[in-house]
Amino acid sequence: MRSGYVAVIGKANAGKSTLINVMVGEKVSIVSPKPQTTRDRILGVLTREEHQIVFVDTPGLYKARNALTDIMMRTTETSAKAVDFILYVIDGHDGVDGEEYEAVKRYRALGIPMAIALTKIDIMPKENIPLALAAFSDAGLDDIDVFPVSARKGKNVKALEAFLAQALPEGDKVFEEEIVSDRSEKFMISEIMREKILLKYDKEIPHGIAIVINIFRLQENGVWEINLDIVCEKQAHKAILIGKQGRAIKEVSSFARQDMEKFLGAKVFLTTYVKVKEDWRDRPNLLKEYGYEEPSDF
Ligand SMILES: Nc1nc2c(ncn2[C@@H]2O[C@H](COP(=O)(O)OP(=O)(O)OP(=O)(O)O)[C@@H](O)[C@H]2O)c(=O)[nH]1
Ligand SMILES: [Mg+2]
Repeated sequence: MRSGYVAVIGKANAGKSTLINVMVGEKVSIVSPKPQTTRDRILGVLTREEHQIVFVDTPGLYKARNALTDIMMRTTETSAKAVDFILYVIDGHDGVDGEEYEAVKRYRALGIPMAIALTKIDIMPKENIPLALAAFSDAGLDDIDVFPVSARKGKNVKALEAFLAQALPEGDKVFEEEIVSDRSEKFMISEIMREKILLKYDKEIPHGIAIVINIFRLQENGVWEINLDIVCEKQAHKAILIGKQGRAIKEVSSFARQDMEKFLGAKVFLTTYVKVKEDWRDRPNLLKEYGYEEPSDF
């Protein structure tokens, strides 16, 4: 069989995590309309009889502004260098800017086999697809295969899977076939909480959130007891997170609980607290405490 690691790289909000989830067939990485949703390197494993593709989700390319985003960008850079293949994801629906070509060329220079997924074609005028393909070629990228896909509609993802599979080396499975992610249930629970916050709040608030799980325990009555802290950066953010009479936090916790129940396949008793840790995103000891570190090798 063929097997190996495929790093999924691209600008923040391009649609990387959505594409991985669709290909793996399960939600292994959270998704939101805001850039910088993914903060960690997350593996999503697709196993078939004849191949295993280990997708490496990465934080989207973005200008680093604090110690957290700096770790995120280093995570992406080191992930790209340790894989068998790079899938560079471009959101084509608004046109493709010149900087994007330059980013692709930087990754091509690593000498690792590479392809481009031009995604979100479901919201892209049809006639723009051939134009985008021609533009890649004009930019000197005609040695790289481009796959127009829609993760949302599942369009052309099978062809992309087949292409990636044949590009991987011959070798045994890296993961047992029932494994879809390298992440723990506890990690996914904290990510579900973060996803709901990304969906509900605006501006800097969701980007300044960390989740700390204090209790994660399956009780004898079959109900999960989950207690977590939502850590924010400023007192003013805390007030907004909680909302008038606690309405906002109640609503977001309720959405999170429903998703946690789906994920765990059991009832969840969730309690959430909002805490303030001034500017934690620039404090190395807190970043480490909240699990943000550059990952080690696979
Ligand atoms: N219409 C459409 N929307 C998509 C598609 N794929 C992703 N999206 C949307 O694009 C937004 C960003 O998707 P993500 O998968 O979180 O993007 P990402 O590249 O992982 O983003 P970061 O983790 O922030 O770098 C979300 O609102 C998705 O629902 C697609 O094929 N079609
Ligand atoms: Mg992502």
